[in-house]
Amino acid sequence: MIRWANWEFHLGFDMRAGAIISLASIYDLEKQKYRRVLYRGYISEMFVPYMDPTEEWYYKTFFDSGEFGFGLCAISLEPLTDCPANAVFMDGYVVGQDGKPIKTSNVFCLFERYAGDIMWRHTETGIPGKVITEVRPEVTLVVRMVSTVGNYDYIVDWEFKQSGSIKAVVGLTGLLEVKAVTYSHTDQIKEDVYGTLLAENTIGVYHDHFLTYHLDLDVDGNDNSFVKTKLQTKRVTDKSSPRTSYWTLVKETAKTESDARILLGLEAAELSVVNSNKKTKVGNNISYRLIPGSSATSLLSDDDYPQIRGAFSKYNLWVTPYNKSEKWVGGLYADQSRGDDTLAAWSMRDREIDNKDIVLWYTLGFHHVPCQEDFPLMPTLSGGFELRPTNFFESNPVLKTKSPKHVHWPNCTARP
Ligand SMILES: *[C@@H]1O[C@H](CO)[C@@H](O)[C@H](O)[C@H]1NC(C)=O
Ligand SMILES: *[C@@H]1O[C@H](CO)[C@@H](O)[C@H](O)[C@H]1NC(C)=O
Ligand SMILES: *[C@@H]1O[C@H](CO)[C@@H](O)[C@H](O)[C@H]1NC(C)=O
Ligand SMILES: [Cu+2]
Repeated sequence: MIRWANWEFHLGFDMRAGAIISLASIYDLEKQKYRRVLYRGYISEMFVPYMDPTEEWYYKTFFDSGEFGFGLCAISLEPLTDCPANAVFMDGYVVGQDGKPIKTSNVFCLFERYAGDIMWRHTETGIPGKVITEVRPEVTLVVRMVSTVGNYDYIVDWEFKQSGSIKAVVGLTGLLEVKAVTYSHTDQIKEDVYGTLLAENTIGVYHDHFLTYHLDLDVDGNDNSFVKTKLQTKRVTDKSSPRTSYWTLVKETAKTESDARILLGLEAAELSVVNSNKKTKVGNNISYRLIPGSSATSLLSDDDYPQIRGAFSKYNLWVTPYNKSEKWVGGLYADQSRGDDTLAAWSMRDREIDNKDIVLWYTLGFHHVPCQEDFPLMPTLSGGFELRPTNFFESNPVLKTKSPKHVHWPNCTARP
């Protein structure tokens, strides 16, 4: 159980999922109690299909969590390099093949992040003869795990902000999966080689990384609804205003699973998990918003065998009613899966999801076209998303944060 600033949550280690955050609640100063936000959150699957259909490569369509284990592949973090000097570390245990526990030391690190960011600020110049400035620096808590699945290294961060936001970020680094070819220059290439020539005789094959998160939010209670709020342009045609247009909201509450298969596009919309059983004093529904970051959906055709098994990558977001048997979007037995136990199959039941205990499945995705800078070892590429309180608090929950004393933190020193 981790308690830090206004947050408390449980951190667990699982051989398949890696980090599992559960029972995350935030202390509400006004209500003088902890309020539940996230019942459980973890990476349910990571699907990495390569785009080379030839005999030697077509089967490279990996399910890193279900086939290898994101937790099994977690490495021991190195103090001062994987995590900053102020980090604390935790060990993790998995079950060995003989039933005995196997320890991975320093599998997690937790640290306060002082990144030089601003939590909030304002300079008030509207008062004659006075300039008032108030600034609060951002201090957050980061939980980190790194999983090295074969050639790639995945840096998995969960970041908790005092303002109530939870940010999930994944950084991709490590080695590209490369293929040997006879070419030494792009001029020689006349056929489709399914990748980028990175160096002489070396192709970095095109591929995707789809990390599907299980997000069982319990916003101030179990029963929640998923609401898509569209921002829609309205025309003013009756000359009642000098303006001819504005935008307003059109709210759609998802009744069943089919209403909540979301493809993110150009449409402006807010995606929220709403508790309509509880309201703020002025009457707004209490909610949390999902702010998507890097997102991508699979470009493979539905009848392609890896896509049948990885069908959860067809949408950016799905919502299902909570079912304790539905944990792994690629199926409980992912390595033998024929696609009949995937999120896509569960969602076809089209169950009711309005005012129920619901689970969001968000895919953090990257289409990876390798480039020369990714070779021989790729500089970290990060992506993420944010869960942000929206009419959850009565007002800015960090307004009363005290201005910190200007302490001079000890400098980090690197010893040879
Ligand atoms: C609160 O949620 C209910 C049920 O989804 C909806 O009918 C109502 O319009 C919402 N209220 C506000 C203020 O958005
Ligand atoms: C829960 O999930 C399992 C596995 O998908 C399924 O067999 C079962 O019917 C589900 N239960 C309900 C109530 O949907
Ligand atoms: C940290 O570095 C600054 C700038 O080099 C120096 O002025 C200060 O004395 C150092 N502090 C400590 C605790 O070493
Ligand atoms: Cu990649």
